[in-house]
Amino acid sequence: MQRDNYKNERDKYFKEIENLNHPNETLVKTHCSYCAMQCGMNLRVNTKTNKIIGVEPRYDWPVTLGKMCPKGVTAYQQVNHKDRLLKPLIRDDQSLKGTKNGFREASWDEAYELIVKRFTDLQKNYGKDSVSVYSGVSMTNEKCYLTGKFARVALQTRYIDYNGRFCMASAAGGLNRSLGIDRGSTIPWTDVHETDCIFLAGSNTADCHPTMMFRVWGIQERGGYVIVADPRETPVARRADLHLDLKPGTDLALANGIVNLLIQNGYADEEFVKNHTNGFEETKELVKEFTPEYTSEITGVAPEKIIRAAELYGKAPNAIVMFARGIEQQIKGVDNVSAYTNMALVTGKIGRAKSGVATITGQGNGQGGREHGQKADALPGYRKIANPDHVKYVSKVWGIEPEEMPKEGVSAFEMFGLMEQKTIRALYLLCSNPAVSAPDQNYVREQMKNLDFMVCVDFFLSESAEFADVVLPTTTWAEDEGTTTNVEGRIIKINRAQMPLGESKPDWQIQIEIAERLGRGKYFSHLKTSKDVFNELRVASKGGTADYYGVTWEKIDKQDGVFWPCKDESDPGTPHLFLDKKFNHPDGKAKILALPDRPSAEVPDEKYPLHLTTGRVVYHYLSGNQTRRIQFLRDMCPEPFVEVHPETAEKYSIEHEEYVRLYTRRGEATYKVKITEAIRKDTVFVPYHWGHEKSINLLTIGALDPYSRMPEFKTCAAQIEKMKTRAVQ
Ligand SMILES: Nc1nc2c(c(=O)[nH]1)N[C@H]1C(S)=C(S)[C@@H](COP(=O)(O)OP(=O)(O)OC[C@H]3O[C@@H](n4cnc5c(=O)[nH]c(N)nc54)[C@H](O)[C@@H]3O)O[C@H]1N2
Ligand SMILES: Nc1nc2c(c(=O)[nH]1)N[C@H]1C(S)=C(S)[C@@H](COP(=O)(O)OP(=O)(O)OC[C@H]3O[C@@H](n4cnc5c(=O)[nH]c(N)nc54)[C@H](O)[C@@H]3O)O[C@H]1N2
Ligand code: SF4
Ligand SMILES: [Mo]
Repeated sequence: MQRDNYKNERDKYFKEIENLNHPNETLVKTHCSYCAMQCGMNLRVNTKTNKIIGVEPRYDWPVTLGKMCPKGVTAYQQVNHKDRLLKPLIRDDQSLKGTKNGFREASWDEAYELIVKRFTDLQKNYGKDSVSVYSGVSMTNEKCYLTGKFARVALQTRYIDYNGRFCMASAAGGLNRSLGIDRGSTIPWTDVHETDCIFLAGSNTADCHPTMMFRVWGIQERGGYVIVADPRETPVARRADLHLDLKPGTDLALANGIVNLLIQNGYADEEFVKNHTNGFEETKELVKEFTPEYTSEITGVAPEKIIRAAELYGKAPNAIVMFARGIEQQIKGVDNVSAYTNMALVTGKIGRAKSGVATITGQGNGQGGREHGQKADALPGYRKIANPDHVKYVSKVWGIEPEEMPKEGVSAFEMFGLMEQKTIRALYLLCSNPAVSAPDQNYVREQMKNLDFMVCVDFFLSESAEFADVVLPTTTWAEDEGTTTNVEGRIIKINRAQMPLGESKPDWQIQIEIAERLGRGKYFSHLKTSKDVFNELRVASKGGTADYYGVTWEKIDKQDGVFWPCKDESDPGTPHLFLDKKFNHPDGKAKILALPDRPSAEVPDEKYPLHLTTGRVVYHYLSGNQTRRIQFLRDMCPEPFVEVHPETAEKYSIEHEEYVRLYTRRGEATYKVKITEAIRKDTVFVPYHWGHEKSINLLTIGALDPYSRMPEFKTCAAQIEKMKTRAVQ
């Protein structure tokens, strides 16, 4: 396999590039704009036009070794796409709010003037907190960091939160609680194929992180085992050694059932448990009840499969537990993360190479973006607003008095609640498309429509921009430079391949220009480049849990990325966490947590007899605002569908490819049926990458995890109905 001789491959590759004789072309080393795999790619640039004209994979990138998925190979087509926003837009016609019409082009000056006037007026009348910021983590660390500072120092509002609340918040909560630190992976990905058993819970790995699949299959090639827990037989489940086909929302019982067997069958590592953990006895007591039979009753997974899972994981000399949104986007998300982490803590399979725990982070900068202060309760370096020492430190870096630091805000979905109450009256939205991606769309769209004033910053006019009063055109990832932190916790460099198209500007520059016009320029004007912002971030994170102080752009280039924590310039970074068996709780011990099971927010009943679960397809990305514009991806997957088991289809007299109506207590929508045995009989699945009347989030529930405030996208109760007349599509 290529991975074994990657150094040779890399040398050969560089020779090939040197021998290239394309007088009009140059290659710019960078990474994909989409998921947290952050695959290495070279953008091909025409040196006469200075425009990006194509892409090739980077064989020299150690994580992905020249692999890319269909989204990655077409990502460059966004940059010079005909739909790019090239000038600011101002809404002239309020009656057309909620549609893409009613805008006119404007100059930056006019747009800025309007924004500053409206924000200032609203803040004068209703207080600083009447203006809010809602952000996203497709942005670089530099932009994410500056967005947090922009909210607190320029707008002086407490209300900032971001789309990681829908994505990584439960993983962060669970890992922090169990291990005392939230770096998504305790090991580098280059370890993955060398382990003996991988347990993948709620991860559609082949569709969502396709370029890690060679490492998953690598485990099997070496004689190891792959176990998958998912209500659907996804591509990775199909080829796995064991598929635990649980009912949506029952992971807590499944994890407890497996941990019980690990303990009962002698797989616990007593030395490790004694020296490095707390909570074993309480957990042992609690999970006793979760016998294979009882666990099977709750989860619907056959008892033999549960027994086999514990045996395969327990026997493996090295093993990795990985999870993704399937277990996290539940009201039990934080508990699920800790419950699966218990598997590693009880058996001591953590804190060494080839063994550990990882959440498979979603967005490109899903890791870095959650560390540097875009979250309602967080400050850079994973510091907390609730901690006066943390506030003191960051205030000093920012040059404000600690008393001036706004207090904690509320989570992303709860911000819509404050819009309803008119506590929040204005919104600065960037890098997110909640008019597609938030749950309970009928409610969310109404709140966006009722705002007094809304700004949306994007490079394509999104469904959310339709509610805006001003739309600001920003750059794509290829027109700016900065860093992201990938799925492993490795900080990497994104390079500029083309100058900004039209009048578009990078987010950080827009924020600095608005800050200056708000009279807050003295806190921002020293930041002239994205590198200046990074250097300030280094200082702001210094001494925090996510310590980036020792990371420099030069070190990133030299070392193929730097894993945090990295405390000073001589520190190479930390690929493996806990090699010294010291966890990040004050006593150095990890927590094995006793977690009683509880029901999901909504369970099927007579009226709504099916579980509805939602997720992704390989061809589209998140709200689809980017990938739905790429012809190849649209051709491959033009519209959403509902997956239905053949027996369920028969029960409702539904045929393959016919349109059906799907209902929940919150809304309804029409989908084409895909009949497949790869789903449970009691469950239907719809991907969520489409907006307007096709959005499955018209149907999902806004119930939140009590700790992470993350919505339960992965289960609610639904009804399916044959349509009386053929749908006009
Ligand atoms: N192609 C593609 N790739 C992506 C993205 C994308 O939009 N498209 N998005 C990126 C982002 S931001 C993210 S967060 C990740 C998401 O990556 P994943 O979490 O892997 O993707 P999902 O499809 O949301 O859900 C994963 C699986 O959870 C299963 N599931 C549903 N309910 C349950 C349950 O109750 N328990 C368990 N155990 N499983 C359940 C679903 O059947 C699904 O197969 O992907 C990233 N990569
Ligand atoms: N039903 C259901 N809903 C879900 C999920 C699910 O599994 N099921 N998953 C949830 C998850 S995990 C996630 S991550 C969310 C994601 O949902 P969103 O936050 O809506 O994600 P995107 O579609 O990436 O939205 C990003 C928007 O910003 C733009 N953009 C990209 N890069 C930049 C940039 O650098 N600057 C600016 N200003 N704009 C940029 C894009 O064009 C796009 O319009 O969806 C959540 N919603
Ligand atoms: S796997 Fe993720 S990072 Fe890699 S090419 Fe596909 S979308 Fe891009
Ligand atoms: Mo995500």
